[in-house]
Formats: sequence, structure tokens, C-alpha cells
Amino acid sequence: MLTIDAIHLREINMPLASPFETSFGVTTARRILLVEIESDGVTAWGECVAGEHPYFSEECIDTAWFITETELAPCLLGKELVGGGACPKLFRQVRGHRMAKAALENAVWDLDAQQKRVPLAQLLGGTREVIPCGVSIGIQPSQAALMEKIAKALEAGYQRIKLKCKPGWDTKIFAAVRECWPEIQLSCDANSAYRIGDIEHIAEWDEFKLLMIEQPLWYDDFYFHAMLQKRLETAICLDEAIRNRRDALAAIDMDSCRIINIKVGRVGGFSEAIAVHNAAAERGIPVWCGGMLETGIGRAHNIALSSLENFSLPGDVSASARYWDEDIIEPGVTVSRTGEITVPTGIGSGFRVQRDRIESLTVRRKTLRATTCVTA
Ligand code: OSB
Ligand code: MG
Repeated sequence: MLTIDAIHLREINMPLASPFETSFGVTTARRILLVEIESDGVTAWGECVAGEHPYFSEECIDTAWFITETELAPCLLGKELVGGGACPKLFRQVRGHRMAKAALENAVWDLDAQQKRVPLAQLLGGTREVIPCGVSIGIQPSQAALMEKIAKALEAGYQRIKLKCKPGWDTKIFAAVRECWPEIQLSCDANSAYRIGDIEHIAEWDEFKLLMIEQPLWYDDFYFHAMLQKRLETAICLDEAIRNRRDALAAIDMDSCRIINIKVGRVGGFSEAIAVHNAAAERGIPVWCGGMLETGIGRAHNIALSSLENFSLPGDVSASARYWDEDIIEPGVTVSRTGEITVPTGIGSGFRVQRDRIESLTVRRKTLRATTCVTA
């Protein structure tokens, strides 16, 4: 049993090593909500992956901060917990706000692993010793710039290249990349930039033998994705649309997708991420771990999650240096020449949090403690 004595919220600001452009815009720096929980003198961290704007999902850092402070933290503080798995029930009354919930729940799992003196990956049920890694390459200022980025990633050993795309940055780009690299594992991610009227346009991509097409249509849709999947040879992978296990079941059953991207923040925490993983595994649907431009804290949690058996496709979990000039964990995450990350075998996440560095990046903070109820 563990009891959460205090929850520290902070916002850090961190410039990205290079700008990241998707169909919703360019990100040059991140505003990130970190939570640190305290129990019996042990502390553990969680990262909230909500963006600066509510573009990927309805959440953003400011809604996450507000809901964590006013709703979620009070649900946890002072409670006796058996572990991270106890969180979803405690948070049940709050609808949505899954990224805010995940930051706290994941911190509780991390804390539990530390108290039990086991690796977080093991506590989650992971079995993989190394995880296969891919990269997500943003929309570039030019085709030449893109080719250069791909060449660099392949040289570093990454096993799969995912291209962010949108109308105007798609078919021609895929053709150019395929011409240069006919055999690599290649995929694309539209972040919902297309509509069902684009069905014939998207069907042209079959010739590029993409590993998958990620979230081409509306962020909350299964019906039109199923219609599109019927028209395609290429597998659709859903990202934004999968919020929980029930969504995964619906999407698989309707054949809206044949691959699922699991982001622990998007589904509300490790418990639900494991449930989605298991539901997909039972139905023969492979999954992979998505990324949200995380710092080392979220990245370490993604690595632990990716150690589960059905994370069989290369994830978007890549080296710290791709995102940050200096990460906030030590050592930074590194990828081998064969495009793999070794799952740490140390206690907890297996990485040390660089408190001094976090301190220097902090722009806002708040400590919440269990309010002692004075009874007459
Ligand atoms: O859709 O996978 C996505 C980044 C921010 C928001 C959404 C997405 C992404 C990425 C980058 O693709 C993944 C990463 O390298 O962290
Ligand atoms: Mg995506």
C-alpha cells in the first residue's frame, strides 16, 4: 500500500532541438506539465503529454493543469493505493482529461516500482529486453531537407521512417522517398488532414507499399475509416481516435484499422494502455508506441510500456538527442546502431531525473497536500 502525501505540479519550458511541423502547425518549443508525487519520502515523476494547444486532442497544458489541481489531485491525496492500477477508479467521476489522468497514474506506477524495487517494465508485464525504434519526421521546408533527414535517421539505424503528411505534402513526397529507398519500412501520418472525399487520392498511395497510413480522417471517426480501409491494400493505423479499450474493440471489429498506435497519455494511463494492448493482441492486431515529443520522463515511461509483447512494430520512441539539446533525465535515451533501445533493468524507470535542470526550466509551480480534516 502507498499513500500520496504531496503532489508537486510544475510547468517547464523547453526549446526543441529542431522545429516539428505536422498538419496542425509548427512546434518550436514545448510547455510541459510535470507532476512529482511523494509517498513516505520516495518521489516519482509523471509527464503530461497535452500540447500547448488543443489541436491533437481536446486537452492542452492549461486544461490539464486546472483539472489536475482542482479535481484529480484531491482524488489521490491521502488515499491508500494498491498501485497505479487503483487510479482509474479514483478518477472515474472526471470525464475525459485522459492526458492529465495519465501523468498522475503513471507516476503512481513508477513510485510503486521503486517501492517494490523492481523495474517499471516488469511491473507493467513487459517481456522485451530491447524495443524496435522508428522516427517521425515532420513536414520539411523542402523535399531536399526531408531527404537529408531521412538519410540521417537511416544512418543512425532507425528501423522505420514515418512521414508527417498533409494535402500538398503527400503523393509526390512518398514517390520521391520510395525512389531513393525502395525497401525501407515507410509509413505516413496525416493527423486527420483528409476527408472521405479524398478516398481515391489516398488509394493512390497503395503503390508505395507503406507499412501503414496513420489517422488519415477525422480524429474521432471509425465509420469513414472503415469505408476507406475497404478501398485500400495498405493498413490504416488509428492514433487520435483510440481513447480506450472499447474504442480499440469497436475499431478492430469494424475493420477501421489493422494496426493501433498506443499513446499512454491519449488513453489515460498505463492501466488503459495495457488493456488496449491486450485487446489488440487477442485479435491479432499489432500495436506500437506513439510519441508526443516527450522529455525523458515521458520517454522512459514509453520505453517501459513498449516492453510488452504485442508492441511488435517499431515505435516513435527515439533518442533524446532527436528532440532536446539536453534532456532532463540521465543518462539520455540512446538508440543502438541496429535501431533499438535497451529496456533498463534498474529499479523504477531506470533513469535518474535531473532535478537541477528541471529547476532551471521551471516557469510555474504548485504543491498540493492532503488537507487534514479537522473534526469537532
Ligand atoms: O500524431 O504521432 C503523432 C507529435 C505530436 C503530436 C502528435 C504526433 C506526434 C508525432 C511525433 O508524430 C512523435 C514523436 O517523435 O514524439
Ligand atoms: Mg499520429
